Amino acid sequence: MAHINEAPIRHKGIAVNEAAAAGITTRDIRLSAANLSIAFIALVVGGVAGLLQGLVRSGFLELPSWISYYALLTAHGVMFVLVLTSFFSIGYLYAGTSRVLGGLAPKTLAFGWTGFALMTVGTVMAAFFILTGNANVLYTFYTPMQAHPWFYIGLALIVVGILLNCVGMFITYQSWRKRNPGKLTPLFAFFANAVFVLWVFASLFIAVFVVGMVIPWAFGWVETIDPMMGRTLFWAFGHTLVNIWMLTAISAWYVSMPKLIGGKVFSDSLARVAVVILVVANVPGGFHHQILDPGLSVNLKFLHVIQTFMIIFPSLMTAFAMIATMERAGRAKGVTSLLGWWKTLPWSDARFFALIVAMLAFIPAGLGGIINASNQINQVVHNSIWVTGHLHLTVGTTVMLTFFGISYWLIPYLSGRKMTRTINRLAIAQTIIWAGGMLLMSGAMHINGLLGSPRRTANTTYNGSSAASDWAMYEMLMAMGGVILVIAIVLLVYIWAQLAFIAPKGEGDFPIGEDYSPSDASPLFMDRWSIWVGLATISIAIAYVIPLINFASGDMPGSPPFLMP
Ligand code: HEM
Ligand SMILES: [Cu+2]
Repeated sequence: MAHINEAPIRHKGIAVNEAAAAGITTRDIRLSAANLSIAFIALVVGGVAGLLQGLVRSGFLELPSWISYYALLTAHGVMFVLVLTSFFSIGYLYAGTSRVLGGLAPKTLAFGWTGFALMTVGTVMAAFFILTGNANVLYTFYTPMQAHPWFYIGLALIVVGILLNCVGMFITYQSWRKRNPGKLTPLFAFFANAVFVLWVFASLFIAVFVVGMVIPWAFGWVETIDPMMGRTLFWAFGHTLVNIWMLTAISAWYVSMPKLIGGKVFSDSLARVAVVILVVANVPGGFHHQILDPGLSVNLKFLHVIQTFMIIFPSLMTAFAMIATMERAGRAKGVTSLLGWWKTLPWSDARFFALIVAMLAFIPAGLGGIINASNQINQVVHNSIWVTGHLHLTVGTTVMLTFFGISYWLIPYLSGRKMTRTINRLAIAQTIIWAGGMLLMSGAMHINGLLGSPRRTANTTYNGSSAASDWAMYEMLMAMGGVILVIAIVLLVYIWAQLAFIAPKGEGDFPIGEDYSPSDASPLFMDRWSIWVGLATISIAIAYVIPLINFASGDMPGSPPFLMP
C-alpha cells in the first residue's frame, strides 16, 4: 500500500522496511485496524442496549426478569462513551500520526499492542459482569452503588491499557522531534499528542478512584467509602474524557476538512492555541457536573463556573476557523458574493457531509452546555432527561458523526480500497438518518427534561400522576428516534464491511490539509509540552487541592455499599 509521498523516516534500531517505503506500514495498519474493530463491536452492543432502553422507557417493551433496565443502561453508557470512543480515538490518532510522522516507532507498536490487549481483556471482563447483572452501577459507577469487584478490575485494565497507548504516542512524537530539530511537529501530530496528554491527566484521577478507593471497598477490605470524594475524582476524569472526544473530533475538522474542500488550514497557530487552551483549562471543568452536590462551597462552585466558561473560547475560535476555512476555499474558487462560498462546498462527498452536519449539531449542543454550566438554570435541568438529550447531541451526534466521517476515509486508507459512488451515497443517507434520529430522540429528551422527567429511570407512571402522563408522548418520540438510529447503525455496519473487505482496491489517502504558510508559523516553543503540562498542573491544583483536602480531612461520613436491582 503506497499512501505517503514523503520518504519514510528511519527509526533507530530497525532497517527501513522496503515494502513500506512509500506509505503506512502493514504493522501500523494492523494496530489501527485492531482498535477500530473493537470500536465497531462496541457500537453494535451499545446500540442494541440503547434501543431496548428507549422501548422500555416508553412502555413498549417489558424486559425479561433476568436482565434489568440498569444493566442495559450501564452496558449502553460503558460501550459507547468508554469503550467505543477510546478504541476509535486510538485507531484513528495512531493511523494519522503514522501518516504525518512517517511511521510509528517500533517501541510504540509494542506499547500499542500491549495496551490494546489489556483494554480488550478489560472490556470483555466489564461487559461480562454488566450483562450478568453484577454491575448495575451505570457508566459513572458512582459510589456507594457497588458492583462486583472484578468489574472494577476490568475498568482498571482499560485505564492501564490507555496509559500504555499514551506512552506509545509520546515515544513516536519525541523521536520525530529529535530527528527534526528546529522543525515544528505537523498539526495532526500536535493534536494527537494533546489528546494523549489529556488521557494521562484523566487516567490519574480515575486510577486513584478505582484502584485506590473502589476496589479495596468492593472486596470488603474497607467497610465504607466517601461518595463525595468519588464523584469529584470521577468527574475530573469524566469531563476530561469529554474534551478528549472533542479534541479528537476537531482534529479532523482542523486538519482534514480543509483538504476535503480543496482549501488550506486557515491558521496553524490558531489551531495550536485552541488545543493548548483545551489542555490547560479543561480538567477543572469537572465540577460543573457537581453544581448540586453538597459539601462544596458556593465560592468554589463560582470559581468552577468561571473555569468552565474558559472552554467557550476554544469553541468559538474553532467556529470562527471552520467558517473562515470554508469561505477562503470558496473565494479561491472565484466566489465573490457574501455567502456564495457555501454552495461551493463538496456537499455530495460523504466525508465532508458527515463533518459539516457534526459541526452544525455542535451549535445547539454547545448552547445546551452553557445552560447546564450556569448555576441557576442548572437547578431546572439537573438530573432530568434534558441532560441525556444534551449528551446525545454532543457525543452522540457531533462526535459520533465526526467519527463516522473519519471512518469513510480511514477504513479505505487502511484496507487499501476505495469508496465507490454507491457507498458514498449510502454514507450520505446514513448521516441524514443518524442526524434525523438523534434530533428526534434528543429533542424529545430535552423537552421531557423541562417537563420534569428524570434521567436514568425505567418506565414508571408514578402511581398515575398527571405530571408523568405528560411525558408519554415524548417518550414515544424518543423510542421512534431510537428505532431510526438503529437503522442507521445497520447501514453503517454494511458500509464499514464494504469499505474494509469488499470495495474495489484503490488508493485512498488520509486527507491532511497543508500544514502552514511560512508567514503563519507558530513559534517552536509550542512543541515544548513541559510548558503546557506544567500550566495544566497548576490549573488543576488551583481547582482541586482545597476540595480534596476538605474531603480527606476525615469528617466526611463514609457509606456502606448499596446494590442496585
Ligand atoms: C442507537 C442509538 C441510541 C439510542 C437508541 C440511545 C438511547 C438512550 C436512552 C433511551 C438512554 C437512557 C435514558 C435514561 O434512562 O436516562 C440513553 C442514555 C445514554 N446514552 Fe444513548 N442512545 C443511543 C446512542 C448513543 C450514543 C452514540 C452515545 C454516545 C456515544 C450515547 C450515550 C449515552 C449515555 C452516556 C447515556 C447516559 C447513561 C447514563 O445515564 O448512565 N448514546 N441513550
Ligand atoms: Cu463536563
